[in-house]
Amino acid sequence: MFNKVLIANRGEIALRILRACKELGIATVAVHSTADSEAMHVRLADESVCIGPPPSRDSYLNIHEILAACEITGADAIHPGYGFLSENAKFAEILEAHGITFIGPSAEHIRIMGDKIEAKNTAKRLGIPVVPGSDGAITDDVTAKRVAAEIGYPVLIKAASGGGGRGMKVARDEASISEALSTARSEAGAAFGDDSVYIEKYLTLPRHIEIQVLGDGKGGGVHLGERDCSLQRRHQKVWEEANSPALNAAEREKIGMICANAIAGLGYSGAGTIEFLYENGEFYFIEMNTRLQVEHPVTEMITGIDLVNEQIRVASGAGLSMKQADIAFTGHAIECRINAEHPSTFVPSPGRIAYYHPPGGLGVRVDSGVYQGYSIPPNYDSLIGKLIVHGRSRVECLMRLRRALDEFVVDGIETTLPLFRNLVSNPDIQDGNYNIHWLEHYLANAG
Ligand code: MV4
Repeated sequence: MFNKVLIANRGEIALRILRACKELGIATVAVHSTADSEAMHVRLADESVCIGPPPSRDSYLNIHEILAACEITGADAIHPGYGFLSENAKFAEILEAHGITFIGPSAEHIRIMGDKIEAKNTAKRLGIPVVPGSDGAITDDVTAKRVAAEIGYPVLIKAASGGGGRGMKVARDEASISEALSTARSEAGAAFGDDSVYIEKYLTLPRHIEIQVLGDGKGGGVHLGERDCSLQRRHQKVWEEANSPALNAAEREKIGMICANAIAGLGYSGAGTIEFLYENGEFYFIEMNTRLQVEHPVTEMITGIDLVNEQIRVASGAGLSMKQADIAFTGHAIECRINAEHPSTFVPSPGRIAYYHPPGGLGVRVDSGVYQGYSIPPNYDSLIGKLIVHGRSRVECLMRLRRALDEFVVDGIETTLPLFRNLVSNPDIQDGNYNIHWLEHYLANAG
């Protein structure tokens, strides 16, 4: 096992990783920008190193400074959290060259999944059902029209280096293919420095359902069920839950085992998420994330498995603590992402938290790095915490969530808490009757 882990992140996820390290008896190093000197993860870490000024590119993305902090403190591994350097294959490679363990999958697996065309071909080869579409990059109108005619309209043109929805263009008929292709290519080139695009059948009203997996790096893999992340705004998840209200146990077992076997076949190491669109009872692979995700706690709540602990175990060579047969899904969990934003305009609201009272009690978990008197800096994303609630049934979970939201007080800044107080009482949400477009429609009309 490692002696000392450096946490190359900030906010609630830095604290989450720190907690897992402490429970494993591993010493911790926090790195931080000058904007984060007063952050909770810096206070709670055994050691801390300031790695630069507020802009991420000069601090949390600064590989040289992070390596120097590793050298100064003698850390033997780095946990990258999510965002920042977590899916940077070069970073994983550089660490390996320096004899520092990257707590995550191999650089090669990160690289494959970062290219959405290669990811899809790899998924297909491993027996995962994918969205019908082109096998490779599309550059000319003739090929685009031929593929679109084969799969049927509407089609979606996506950037190979994309993700997060940027550079996507829908074409509803052959007449709009040419313009959609050229717009998608130039947007992709501008956004990612890579104008490769591919074509898929456009699914009109799917749910976003993702499968959590763990690979032991030695040819073993397990799945930990799904998370339904359909409630999103501008490609940012807002509410995530497990189990999905749309799946039964047989469907879960079937897609879960497909993913577990794929992860084993790939020789994948650590935590990963296989993302699907789900429509009319069918799963369609879209992407794989090779990191710990923001919404990992809903899976932890229904399985009782500490995902960060497993990531660290696998990276150290200790293997997974469980087999597939040991994993059971108990009850229901919902996560609400609390952002420092106006609840209807979503304008960021950094500043000082004048009063802070998080909820507690049975089945209530709050993952947050903030505290009363803390000033949220304006330099980073606006997630200030996550409220995760567990209940024996979805109904009990919703009742408990309503109660926890009533208790939660954050004064001095605007937060998205009022949005969740509305959502928890909405009939569609209570019925689990929503898809990837539901929240945008709700906000445009009622919101
Ligand atoms: C799609 C799709 C419909 N059909 N692919 C958006 C982000 C990117 N990671 C995948 N995305 C989508 N891909 C096909 N073939 C619809 C979306 C999509 C979406 C997906 C998940 C959650 C919210 C979404 C909102 C708009 C579009």
